[in-house]
Amino acid sequence: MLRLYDSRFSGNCWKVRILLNQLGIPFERVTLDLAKGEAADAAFQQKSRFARVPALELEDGRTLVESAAILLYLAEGTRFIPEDPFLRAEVLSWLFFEQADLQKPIATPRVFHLRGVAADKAEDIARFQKDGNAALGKLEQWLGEHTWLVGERYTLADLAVSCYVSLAGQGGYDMARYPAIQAWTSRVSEQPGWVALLNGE
Ligand SMILES: N[C@@H](CCC(=O)N[C@@H](CS)C(=O)NCC(=O)O)C(=O)O
Repeated sequence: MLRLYDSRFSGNCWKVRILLNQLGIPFERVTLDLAKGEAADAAFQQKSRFARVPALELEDGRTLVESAAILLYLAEGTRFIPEDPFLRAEVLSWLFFEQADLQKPIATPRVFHLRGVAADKAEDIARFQKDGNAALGKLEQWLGEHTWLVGERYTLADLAVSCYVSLAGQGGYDMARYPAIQAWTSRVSEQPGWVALLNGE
């Protein structure tokens, strides 16, 4: 059986759990407590070369890291990735944009808030939010004119991009500025097999 190394709060791990559930693939979880530094454990680093979750251990013992790579591996040949080469590349385009422009500016202020250090980190948060709001503005513009990120239906792009975007409010982002994004994250969460972020497991 596939083994997912994850954490309760990580939006990157959440992406993988949603896809595994939507594909109906059984898996077992090994949950790390990142606040306790468990990702830095030497044994875990044997499995995850960047000392981060998610990491997906395959049945043959090989391990994949980086959420986008894991998603692409799992979604290969399924309805989540269009067959048309241009549309397929468009999915990749959104995955790269999420990683380069959205993920860190959203995730880092969220971690500061969840760990109760937001007041001390106010300057850092403001800097991240400047970048994050610039990227969210581009996403909002796209979604003002499109129902889904790629083509006419839900794809891996919607799954991957929506996770951290839907958590941005936890990092102090004012999401009322982004009505098209909010409508889209609701549409995404209504997809069959979608699962909520873990809380306390
Ligand atoms: N680009 C990576 C980012 C992974 C990442 O940042 N993981 C965080 C949790 S969301 C982590 O494991 N951090 C290690 C730590 O906090 O010690 C991905 O998409 O998988």
